[in-house]
Amino acid sequence: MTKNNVGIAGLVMPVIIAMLLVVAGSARVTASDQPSAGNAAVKIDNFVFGPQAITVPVGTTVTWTNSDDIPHTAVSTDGVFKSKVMDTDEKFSYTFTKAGTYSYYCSVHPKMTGQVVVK
Ligand SMILES: [Cu+2]
Repeated sequence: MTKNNVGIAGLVMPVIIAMLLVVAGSARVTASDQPSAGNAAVKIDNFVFGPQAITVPVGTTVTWTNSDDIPHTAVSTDGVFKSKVMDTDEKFSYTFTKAGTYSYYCSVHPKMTGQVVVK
């Protein structure tokens, strides 16, 4: 009798643990979806914004990082955002709270252009 009970518990417990892991796992996926949707990165290297165009959800914070050995800026064509001059490895972040298409350029090298599409 006692042996049988232990046997059943031995079978049931792994199932319960597995179910708990599935529940915990799905909760973690839901939680981590939001931060990943909330941040995006643009790398500046060799006089290019990369990616040149990105599409992000409303509320996303985009961070530009200057990986070039030359100073650059990220300045919105419509005056929505304007970074200071970023030296090597310096960053600039802006949070996009409204949907729209945001074109920007580097004020030091106006031929450098990029676009953030917020949906
Ligand atoms: Cu530049």
